[in-house]
Amino acid sequence: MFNLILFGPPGSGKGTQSEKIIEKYSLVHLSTGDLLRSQIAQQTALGLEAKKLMDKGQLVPDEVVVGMISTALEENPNAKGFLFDGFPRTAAQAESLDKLLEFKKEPIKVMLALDVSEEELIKRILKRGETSGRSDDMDHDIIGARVAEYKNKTEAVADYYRQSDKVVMVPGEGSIDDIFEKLSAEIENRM
Ligand code: B4P
Repeated sequence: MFNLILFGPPGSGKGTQSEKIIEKYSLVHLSTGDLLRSQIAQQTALGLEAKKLMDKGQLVPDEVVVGMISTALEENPNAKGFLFDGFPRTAAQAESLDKLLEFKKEPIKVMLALDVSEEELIKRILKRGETSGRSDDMDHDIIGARVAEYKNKTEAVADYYRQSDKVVMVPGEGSIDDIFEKLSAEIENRM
């Protein structure tokens, strides 16, 4: 089994690169952002609560996303591996993920961290906002709040995985295909 985390600030290309990686390496894609947006589309109680926070650019509570990930892991007993996209986003989520994977005896092999400047992140997200219909992509202040949440709560997740020497920084600016090649090389080094 090959379990990897694709890490980076909002707009760094996690969702974009995840699509390509799961196709090439036949991994199961677990994006907490997508799972939450699906709950919002179905207008579940969880989705409606999450939307209030997402619309402010804030993270949803750890127990909510950990619960969703735990369910998704159980739903895919025959997976060749999982690509975690946008999760974990706090140190507490990282500890919970380690515990969930301990049961499977299949720890995280590597965290690939996309490195993109703040200016480029904001430009990309505003551009996506022109067509995505995502309310959290359209407002400069909300995007700023998402970047602040990343700095305050999410950057620490990289420190957590640095302790076990699992973090690899990958430049996240340039063409999507060039970045994908670099990510693929790092994955194949560890497979
Ligand atoms: P996410 O869905 O994870 O949102 P994101 O960080 O904006 O997505 P991503 O980073 O994947 O976008 P991408 O770069 O691919 O989360 C949304 C919200 O959900 C969070 O703010 C939070 O409230 C909540 N949430 C999710 N997970 C959570 C968790 N674990 N705990 C708590 N709360 C959680 O794409 C950005 C744009 O850049 C795209 O338009 C793309 O086309 C473009 N792009 C990509 N690569 C490019 C390149 N190389 N050059 C130019 N443009 C590029």
